[in-house]
Amino acid sequence: MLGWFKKKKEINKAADTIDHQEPQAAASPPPAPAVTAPPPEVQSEGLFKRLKNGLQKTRESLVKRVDALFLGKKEIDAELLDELEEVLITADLGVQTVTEMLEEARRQVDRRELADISTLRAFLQDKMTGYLNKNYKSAEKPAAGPFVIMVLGVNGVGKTTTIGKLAHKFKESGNKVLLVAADTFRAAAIDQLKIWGERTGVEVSAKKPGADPSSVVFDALEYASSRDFDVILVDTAGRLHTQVNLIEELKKIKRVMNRKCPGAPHEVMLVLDATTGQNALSQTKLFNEAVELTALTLTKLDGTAKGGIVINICREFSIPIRFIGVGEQMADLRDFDAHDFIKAIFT
Ligand SMILES: Nc1nc2c(ncn2[C@@H]2O[C@H](COP(=O)(O)OP(=O)(O)O)[C@@H](O)[C@H]2O)c(=O)[nH]1
Ligand SMILES: [Mg+2]
Repeated sequence: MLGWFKKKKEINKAADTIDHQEPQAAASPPPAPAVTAPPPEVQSEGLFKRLKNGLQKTRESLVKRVDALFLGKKEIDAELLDELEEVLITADLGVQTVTEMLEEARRQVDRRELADISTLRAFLQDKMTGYLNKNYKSAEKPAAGPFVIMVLGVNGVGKTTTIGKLAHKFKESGNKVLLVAADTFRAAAIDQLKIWGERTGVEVSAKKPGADPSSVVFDALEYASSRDFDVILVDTAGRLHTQVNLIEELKKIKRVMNRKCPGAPHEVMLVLDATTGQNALSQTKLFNEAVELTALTLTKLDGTAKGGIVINICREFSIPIRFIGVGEQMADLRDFDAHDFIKAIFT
């Protein structure tokens, strides 16, 4: 998904200002004993299993119910299609998405192109993959300078956690990463980001709680300008005194970034909590109108039976889904891949 992701490992240069929290050498664990890495196919099988586990609730509510409906049926009749429609709507795929899919299914049944149950099951998989692929667009690294990702979303959706997981992911692929604590509204938010910095061994740029978030971002970009960072992840507040304040602040952060580092932010990524269902749609609309989103990340898919929301969001907006969170561990953030996602819930 991020083609430029993999880079040769570099040794981080030491930084020299006290404002910036550097990874603690003492905190890093002793090197692990040498072990033989499993072959790549075994590794990816393990990752796929993890994805499957993470999507278990959705598989049970969506595909197991579809399969229960299909069980013992030979022919596709009107009643079966009506029941199917209901199951799909309950899984949060969205009324319009389901209506559109089922209308096409009915047409194909009439024309006898869809003649049996297994073809209908394949049709569903195919259509869902199509919706998920609709907005696919990979992120492009700027020709020079760091890739700046502004991360936003309402409180509790998983912004800071996602940033921590991303820091790990980018660092593992050899990138030099800087985290920026621009959620200054809550003191705990800054501390939480610093903990992720220690855990992943990347630098965190922060000021005191209550500091102007735009100035935090300005100083961080200034600091980064002479230090060859590859990726800068900016955490932002999810709530201020009013929604208007929040939106204005996010717009200001975005402007300041662009002034300090032309072209930045290269990614404006909204984080959505998949367990909130339809709320995710209204949040996407609100933030997109304010700051023009370029990517989405859906978290907590492991905690919902309504993973169909991913398809709903893809149909409603033309914003690519970049990552999905399927658990609280560092490795539980996945590059979003439509084919893998559908395979994980259908097999
Ligand atoms: N189960 C699960 N929990 C998650 C996931 N992503 C984040 N969380 C949890 O959601 C809670 C809020 O996350 P946080 O990053 O503080 O949200 P923020 O307010 O948007 O920064 C924390 O308890 C996280 O561990 C996920 O993919 N799965
Ligand atoms: Mg946070």
